[in-house]
Amino acid sequence: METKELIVERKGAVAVLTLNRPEVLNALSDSLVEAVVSEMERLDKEEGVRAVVLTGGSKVFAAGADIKGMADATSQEMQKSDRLAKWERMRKISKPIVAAVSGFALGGGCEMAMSCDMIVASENAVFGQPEILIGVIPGAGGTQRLTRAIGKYRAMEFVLSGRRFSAQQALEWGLVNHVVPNELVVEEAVSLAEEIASRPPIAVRLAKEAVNWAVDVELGEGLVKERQHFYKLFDTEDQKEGMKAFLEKRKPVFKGK
Ligand code: DAK
Repeated sequence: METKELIVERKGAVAVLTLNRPEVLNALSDSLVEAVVSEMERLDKEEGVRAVVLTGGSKVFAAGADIKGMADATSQEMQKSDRLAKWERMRKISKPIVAAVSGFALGGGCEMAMSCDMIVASENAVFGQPEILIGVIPGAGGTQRLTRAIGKYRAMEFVLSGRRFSAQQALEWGLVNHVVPNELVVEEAVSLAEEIASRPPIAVRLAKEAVNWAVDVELGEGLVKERQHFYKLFDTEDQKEGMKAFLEKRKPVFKGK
């Protein structure tokens, strides 16, 4: 599926989704969020796709949820619309997602980047949760994910003041994986995604789930679950192939089985 608001391209085993509402700095309307999430769900089931890159292109990632669509809403209307359900669906995507962030990643834009598994940022990327400046607070995970990523005291400053922070700061604080020149951000994210796409897909899926447990569950539980996944992989052909190829000093050929 391809909508005007979302461009979908394939680079081998990597799907690249580009937010495409440049006239409003890729403001995340409900329909755009729906397009992103439903496309990710579709790609999650498509066998030839092994990783996804989400970007806004080289100028802007996203300046937040579409303020026009929310300005006159009542609390009841916001609750009834159940926007969070769309975002929750993104949490269930099992394939790895790399965000390629250029320019502003503010509010829902920052939350969308943080909903991905890795973030490659360009030198001009600017992050922030400015909701406080328009009378609200983050509503799609910003207070939770930003705090887990950069720590309570920094998150408190940015969420309560609405200040923005740079790609370099985000790198130092562990929110982003790499900072690269603007024109290379998508390329770099695709290259990371391609590398991951070349790894055994079942192991990649279980590894993603296990790393997420480190954030979501208590350590003892996470260690038990990790071990279960580790054992499970001995039932895959790719484990046999990976270890055999190592011993035979050749490159493994993974089949996703
Ligand atoms: N929504 C709608 N339009 C936006 C927008 C946004 N978030 N951001 C920018 N635009 C529009 C501007 O209105 C302008 O449109 P025209 O005036 O040309 O018609 C056009 O994009 C260009 O913007 P500017 O003229 O303002 O451009 P500048 O370079 O001067 O400034 C800026 C760029 C990013 C600093 C500025 O546009 C800005 O401050 N934008 C708003 C940033 C912001 O406050 N973001 C947070 C929005 S609240 C939830 C899920 C998500 C959320 C909440 C709940 N649930 C699941 C429950 C998320 C909430 C938010 O993100």
